[in-house]
Amino acid sequence: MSDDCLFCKIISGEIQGDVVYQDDDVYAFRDINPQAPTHILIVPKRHIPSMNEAASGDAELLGKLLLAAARIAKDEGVSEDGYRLVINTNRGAGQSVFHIHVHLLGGRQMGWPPG
Ligand code: DGP
Repeated sequence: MSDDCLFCKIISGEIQGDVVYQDDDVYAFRDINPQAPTHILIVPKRHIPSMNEAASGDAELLGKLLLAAARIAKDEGVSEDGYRLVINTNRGAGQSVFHIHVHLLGGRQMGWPPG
């Protein structure tokens, strides 16, 4: 836990989040500013600021994030039509909260390339 991290505060319950899934390692909640009908953030409970700080020892944890995302996509009913998983890394890619999070976006047609 990092004291000044927004997502750590959501995971701890200090700030309310609309949680959709959690287990020992993973926490998932709805994005406050949804960019698609389904927009969920899947985060590790352990604080890692960005993919730039992820290490080989985090491989299993990162895999769990992706598997949780796929499971949530199925539960949300978007897996058949399709969904997008995005990990913004650092400011140039649009990262604004420095706690690794996978965006799960679904429920509408996606464009490519992304903006
Ligand atoms: P990124 O820009 O990739 O770092 O994504 C951060 C996301 O976090 C952004 O889509 C909006 C979301 N967000 C920011 N503050 C809050 C909050 O207080 N609660 C929730 N649920 N989501 C938040």
